[in-house]
Amino acid sequence: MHAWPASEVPALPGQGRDLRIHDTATGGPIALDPGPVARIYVCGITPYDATHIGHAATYNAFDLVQRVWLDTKRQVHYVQNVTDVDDPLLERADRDGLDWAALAEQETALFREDMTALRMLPPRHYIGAVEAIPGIVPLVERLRDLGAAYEIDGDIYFSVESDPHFGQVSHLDAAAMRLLSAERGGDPDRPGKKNPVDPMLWMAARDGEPSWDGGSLGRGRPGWHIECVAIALDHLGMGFDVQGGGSDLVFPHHEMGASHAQALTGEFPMAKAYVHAGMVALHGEKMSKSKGNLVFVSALRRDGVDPAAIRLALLAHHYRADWEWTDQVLQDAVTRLGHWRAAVSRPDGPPAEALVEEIREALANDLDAPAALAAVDRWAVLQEESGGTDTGAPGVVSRAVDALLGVAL
Ligand code: 5CA
Ligand code: ZN
Repeated sequence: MHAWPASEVPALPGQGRDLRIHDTATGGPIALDPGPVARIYVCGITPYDATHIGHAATYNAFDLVQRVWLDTKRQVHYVQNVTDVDDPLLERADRDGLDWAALAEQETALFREDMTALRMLPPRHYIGAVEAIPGIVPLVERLRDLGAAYEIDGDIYFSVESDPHFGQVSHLDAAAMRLLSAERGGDPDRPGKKNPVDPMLWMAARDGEPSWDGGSLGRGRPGWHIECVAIALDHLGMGFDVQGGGSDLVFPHHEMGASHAQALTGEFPMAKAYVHAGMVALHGEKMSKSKGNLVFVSALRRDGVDPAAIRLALLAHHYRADWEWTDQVLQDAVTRLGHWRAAVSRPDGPPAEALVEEIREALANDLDAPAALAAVDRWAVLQEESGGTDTGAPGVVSRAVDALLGVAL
């Protein structure tokens, strides 16, 4: 699958800082030490509806990770998937009388447009579940051959008991796991399962549903977690730096992914850091396609909202916080964008070097974007109130805001 065009990332004077980031698995901040090529996998959309502000907030967090790494002169090897076949997509296509593949294609195209408008840097490999099937099948076969999988009526399940590390991403107890499994695509009540939370690796073909040749597995389609494991291992290998997504992916998705990879390779963890963004709510409830309480990025753009203002609205919240989208949040971002644009529109201003360092330090400290915005605010106020004589300082600020925060002034 093709991704979307990259916006340019201006080079900045001085030295970038290494990222310290909160890791869900160890429960604390860790100092990442990627090699010259940093490796990140970010879980992509299930394309049955348009990109909403919650999605955008999560992708914004991982875009910042990339930007911090690029500022340290590293290359970034970024992989993202598209879950272009799964129950919710098929159900929505069915409900609306649409062809599931056409729906997926159309919503993925819109996602690309939204990401481009928001200046999110594209993945190097953008891979759909369907195109990953030839790589998924041998992994499921291997899990079965290793005794880590079992069959119920043609469906193949992963046995969580095969992984001694199971539970070490989410640290949840069995009751909480069972609850979340039921909420998030699992089938804990199906008779015959060894453990209620065991997830499906391969679903045997159902009448009226798409299916693919699964070799010795028979016709069917892949489970959700093995999809991301197959794509990540194929393009990044074990022990990559960050696996990212929203906090609703901690369990079961990232826990199961780590388990599949451990059973396949004998290594743990698949990612050095498991990084999760908070949930964005609307009217007091998590924004979600299934509930329909959504603010779409494309709808805001259609209403003439500047994508840079949307981006500033996202950046005003720490990525790990749960927060609520309101008209005021957007209005504050529009106002801030106006101030910043006015401040960089003059040829000279207050010195910019210290500001660049403050933005760097804020982001290196667990992606503290609100602190970075506050630093730019202070510079803009100085500029507004007393100006400055540093020729070119506004240009440096503008480049730093673009390179490190993805906001074009
Ligand atoms: N295709 C899978 C991942 S492999 C999936 O979860 N797709 S999704 O379309 O449901 O979500 C895409 C990303 O947006 C995920 O990282 C998810 O955690 C995140 N996300 C979904 N809703 C919200 C929300 N309300 N706030 C913040 N992030 C969200
Ligand atoms: Zn995923």
